[in-house]
Amino acid sequence: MSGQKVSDYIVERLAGFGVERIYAVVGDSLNPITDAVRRSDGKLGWLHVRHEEAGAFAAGAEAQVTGKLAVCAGSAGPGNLHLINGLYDAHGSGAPVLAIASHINTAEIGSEFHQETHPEQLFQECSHWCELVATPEQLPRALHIAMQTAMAKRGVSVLVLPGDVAGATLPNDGWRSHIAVSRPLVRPTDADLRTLAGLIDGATKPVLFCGAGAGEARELVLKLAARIKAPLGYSFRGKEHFHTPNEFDAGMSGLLGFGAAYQAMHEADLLILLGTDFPYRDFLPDGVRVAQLDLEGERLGRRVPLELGLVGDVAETLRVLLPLIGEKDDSSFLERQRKHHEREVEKLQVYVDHVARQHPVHPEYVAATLDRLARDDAIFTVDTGMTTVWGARYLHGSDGRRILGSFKHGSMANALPQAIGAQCAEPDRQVISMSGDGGLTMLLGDMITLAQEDLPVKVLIFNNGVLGMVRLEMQVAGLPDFQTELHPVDFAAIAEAVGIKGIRVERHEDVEDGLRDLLAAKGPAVCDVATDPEALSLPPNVTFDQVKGFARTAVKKSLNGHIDEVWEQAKTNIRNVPRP
Ligand SMILES: Cc1ncc(C[n+]2csc(CCOP(=O)(O)OP(=O)(O)O)c2C)c(N)n1
Repeated sequence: MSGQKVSDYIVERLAGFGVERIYAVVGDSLNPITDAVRRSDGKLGWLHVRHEEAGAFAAGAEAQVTGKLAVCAGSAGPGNLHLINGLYDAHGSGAPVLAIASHINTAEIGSEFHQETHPEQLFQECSHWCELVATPEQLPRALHIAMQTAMAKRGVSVLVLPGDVAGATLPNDGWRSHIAVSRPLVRPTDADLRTLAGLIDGATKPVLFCGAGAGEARELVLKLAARIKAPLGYSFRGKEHFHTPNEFDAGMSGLLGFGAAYQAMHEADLLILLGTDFPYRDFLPDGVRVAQLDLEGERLGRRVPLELGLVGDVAETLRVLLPLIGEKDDSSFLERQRKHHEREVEKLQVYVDHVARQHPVHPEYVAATLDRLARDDAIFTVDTGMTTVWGARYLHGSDGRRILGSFKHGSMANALPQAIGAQCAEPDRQVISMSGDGGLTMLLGDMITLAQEDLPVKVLIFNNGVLGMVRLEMQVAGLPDFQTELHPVDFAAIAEAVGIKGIRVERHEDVEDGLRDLLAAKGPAVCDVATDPEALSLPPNVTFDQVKGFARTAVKKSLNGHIDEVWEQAKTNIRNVPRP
């Protein structure tokens, strides 16, 4: 239909593809799009965030929850520049997101015009496709390619759209092509599968280690574990699928890990990596034979040398592989790892039990209580920082639960905006943001978005008054902590001031009631828990160097007259020291 406005065409195409909203802040060159959304009579919505970064995080979360394309936008220059951190996160998470980076008028490009940046250069690294649309004629096909690429490659596309192009009229009928959303069924060749089956049949101590890419194959992975009597460990992105009650659970590996996964992987004679790009080489074993299966071939062998690398979808591959593998009858290795895992999980309870007399509140107890009270289909978003640790250790997955975080990009401030996107996608589900006080305050303005957009997100704040994770890093490195303190804030009072129910908890005995109130609230609510700034989480496998680091810090602090701090930390964490 030539004669249609470019902006109307974009709205029509997005809505027609099932996009429900654009997360954005209005502004100048973006106005034609904004106005087309207004005129669309609700076919496409506008989710008004306070900061474009929040919009990009929200779009990334929506896409992760639905598997469908989600859209965010920013106005020229600073407006779209604000998207960048959230787009890196979405791209790293494999979330299909289209970002509309509105741009100055074409006639001004290259003249150092007001608000001029070069988004087509800026967003290259965090996208699969990023192009400037220079004419209205180019737009329909460019939009199609952007959407198709985001869906096919599972990541970000950036459409750089000058305001004059957005406001122009289409000289052609557009480009109404089908967009393919399903992924092909990919599996290794029969010969490769026979090689893998041979490796597995020859192993006496096989171990499975799974990432997000194995999530959809959960039932088949459990079948494989049962057939070959293999303990099953997972990465943080795999946890939501595999940290569910099952007899093969060996826990999570990595700095935030727990349970027997690390030990099992190091004692294995065959490690099978399924759909994981787990990056921490220090936690992967040396000298163990490794087979890796991943849909993305470039991931094979880049973290650990492989005996065999295979390209394939995990479910599709296991379906064909399982009949080729013999059943093992010796489960002694699995049993040993299971016992070890049980002991390790019991140790974690030490942080949760017998807390009644402890002050300030233990964050571990807060996380464990939330895990117990939250629904079986809740969506949790966890902030980067110590909150990630509490989420990793104390949240359980279930068939219906989701756990989102900035697991690859590792950005602070992710939890609240991701909760916004998750709640928009799933208005009837319980969505809980587990926020750090540092993380939350980075995008605090978007707490108001919950009230403005009437999103019933529940925000649980681990308010420890410090940038805790970095403080811990400094201590591990043997440095006295510096610039990690945060000015005390009563977030419950702030919530109330912006029209959100606010609950403040300062004592252990009030944690459960506080969380019950939070979860029972009809609309958005905030529960601000004053947690122990000294709580530290020792990695599951503490190295000698790390212990030396702590000791050095303690000595330096004592020499500087801070013996009281050393004493406080020792007192709080004595419970963390593994007992013989
Ligand atoms: C945007 C960004 N800035 C800085 C960092 C480095 N960093 C990682 S965790 C962290 C501290 C987080 O503090 P807070 O949100 O209060 O949570 P806590 O660790 O105290 O639980 C910092 C500064 C980061 N990952 N992302």
